[in-house]
Amino acid sequence: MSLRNALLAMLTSQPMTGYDVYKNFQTSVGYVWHAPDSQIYPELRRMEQDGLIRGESVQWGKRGTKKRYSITEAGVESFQTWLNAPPEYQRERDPVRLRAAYLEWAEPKASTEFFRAHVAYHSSRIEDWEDMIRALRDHSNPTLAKRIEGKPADEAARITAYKVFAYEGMIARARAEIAWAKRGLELVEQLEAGISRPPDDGGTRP
Ligand code: VNL
Repeated sequence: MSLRNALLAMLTSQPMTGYDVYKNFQTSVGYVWHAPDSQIYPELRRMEQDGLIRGESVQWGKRGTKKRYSITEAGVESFQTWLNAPPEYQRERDPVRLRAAYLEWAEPKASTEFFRAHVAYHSSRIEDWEDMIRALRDHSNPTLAKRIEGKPADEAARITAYKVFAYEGMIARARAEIAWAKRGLELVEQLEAGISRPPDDGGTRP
């Protein structure tokens, strides 16, 4: 359901071919909702069947045609129904915390690497999101540029502010992940320093 809403979001900016939806997705909403092309194209077809978007043939090159999708009234309504509904939560399935909870079974070196990788991953995501915030603020992101084309400045500012705010949320969460992983590094050092283990105990330690 969320992919569907992310795709509807794309098509609220302008009508697009399937390929353009895919391209715009990867450089905008895909930063907060990752989806591969193998999910995007079939979902667009289902959305068309469900009447949320309409595909029409448009001229492509000299001879060819392409399908261009636009959001329908039913699509806009479905998008707004979702936005006006209370949020839905899914109980956690957190591979990182699952693993952290059992590090007494890991090699200390592997645990250290695990936390270092966590810091590196989230640091690199923060850089991407900071770049995106800049591209939103200066309106150089193509999806946003289309979305605000012809709109008065205060409306463009409002549209942009919510998108920037979403990335600020992503960054705040990544910073918390980094702080947590850094405490993890200290914890491993503190807990594993004094422990000497036999090289192999038949797989039953600790
Ligand atoms: C849009 C543009 C959305 C850039 C984005 O992320 C983004 C948009 C939510 O105009 O829909 O990074």
